[in-house]
Amino acid sequence: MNQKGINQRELADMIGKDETVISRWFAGKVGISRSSVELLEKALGEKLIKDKQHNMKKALITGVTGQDGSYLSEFLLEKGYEVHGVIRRNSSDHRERISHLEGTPHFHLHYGHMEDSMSLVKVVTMVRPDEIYNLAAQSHVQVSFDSPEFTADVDATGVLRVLEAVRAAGLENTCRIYQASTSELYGKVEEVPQNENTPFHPYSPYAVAKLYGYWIIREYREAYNMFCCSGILFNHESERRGETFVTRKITLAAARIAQGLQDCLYLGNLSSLRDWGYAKDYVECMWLILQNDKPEDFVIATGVQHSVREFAYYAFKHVGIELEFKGKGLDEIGVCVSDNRHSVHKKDTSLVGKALIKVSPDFYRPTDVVNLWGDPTKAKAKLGWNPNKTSFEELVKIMVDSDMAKVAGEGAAAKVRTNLAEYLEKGIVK
Ligand code: NAP
Ligand code: G4F
Repeated sequence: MNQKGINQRELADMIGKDETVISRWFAGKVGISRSSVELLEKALGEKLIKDKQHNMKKALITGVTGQDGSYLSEFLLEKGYEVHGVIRRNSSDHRERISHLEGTPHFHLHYGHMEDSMSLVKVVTMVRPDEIYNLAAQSHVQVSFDSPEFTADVDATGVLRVLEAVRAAGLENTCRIYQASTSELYGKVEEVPQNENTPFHPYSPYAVAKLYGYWIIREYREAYNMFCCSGILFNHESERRGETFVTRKITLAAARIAQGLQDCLYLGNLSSLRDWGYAKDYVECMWLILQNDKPEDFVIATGVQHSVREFAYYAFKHVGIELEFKGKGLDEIGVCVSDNRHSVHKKDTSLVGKALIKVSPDFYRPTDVVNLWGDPTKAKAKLGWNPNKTSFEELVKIMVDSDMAKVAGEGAAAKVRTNLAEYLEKGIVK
């Protein structure tokens, strides 16, 4: 019974949960949604809830401004966590993906850099998180060939710095750590599909750096008994995906071409195969991995594989452009064979017969990973995660619809950005 004379059974009924959820929440062991917190706030009065905040679980997210960081923040806030994000200073604003969260209660940002141990020690010591999600990375595989040393510093040594920051803060027995590992570890694949026991064969400076991250997490788990785990995540995409990853590059170009703002899209290896999932579904898994009874590594994938060519085919189809691919290698082109665009985009000119996709050697990599296909059986069985919540077709649709609206909404600005389209066409932005 509390000051207002309301018992836990009544509180549980108010939010439609079991009484044990209420007692576990008061003990700081589980989160409840923000809407539930608000209901309890009304019933109990502000003072009690303020006291309760001391028991809220605290999560620290590095890479909070990235695709995954933004979805994970939303997910954890909804679960009732206090969320702290690490951002780095930039001369321009990189906070587009989290701008809607800034200023909301329980969401806090701190400056820190993966190359700067002192900044990480300071943030971890101050926040004293229950869970850390280490998502910060130089995450572009092709860029890792241009900046291998920086990639190693951030993606490999950066993981070590986070682990040491936790030890320096004396949190090694209480703080659980999630490491954003990757299917790129399988690289030049030795087995299809890939699971937790498939041998690694990293095939880029990015993957080699991430392999260090994977092993140092295992080492600290075994050496110091720390609860640290890797999620070996296969490619996951969304309307918030960076514009130079292949899926987003395709959906943006499909939208621009459909709306008459770009003539042609240049891509690299069209035959490369990926297991593409929806980022919003994948962040749930990161959390589930840290709620598991013991620290373990998990493959997170859909179990369904498609080529870059297929992704492009479906993206263009969704804006009303039917493509047929002709030729091979650098000479392959995607030609429009049927133009069923919405009349507002059609104007006078039909695209039929035009080569809308061409191949440029600029987007070939010195070594390319071409056959990623994940087996999510363990995550399904042990975490109860559903890998097929969003299908491939739905994912393409979500991304294309979002880019169609974005390009249309940009209006006059989109016309100015024709320059950017040309820039992309010439293969300058990798
Ligand atoms: P992303 O959109 O590229 O975001 C990367 C984040 O890391 C950004 O917030 C970025 O900050 C931050 N960051 C980069 N370098 C940093 C540094 N030196 N110090 C501090 N912060 C730094 O990546 P994502 O797609 O969300 O992926 C999240 C993580 O999962 C990454 O580690 C990635 O390697 C891994 N992963 C991704 C996928 C996938 O398909 N998306 C699959 C497997 C693994 P700025 O905004 O300031 O640049
Ligand atoms: O979209 P991508 O650049 O993603 P990639 O290399 O698979 O890396 C992403 O997924 C990894 C998980 O497996 C993450 F660890 C990593 O951080 C990142 O999120 O390229 C996908 C495939 C590649 O085979 C590439 O060669 O698409 C091929 N591709 C063909 N044309 C292209 C292009 N990739 C890009 N970026 N741009 C092209 O024009």
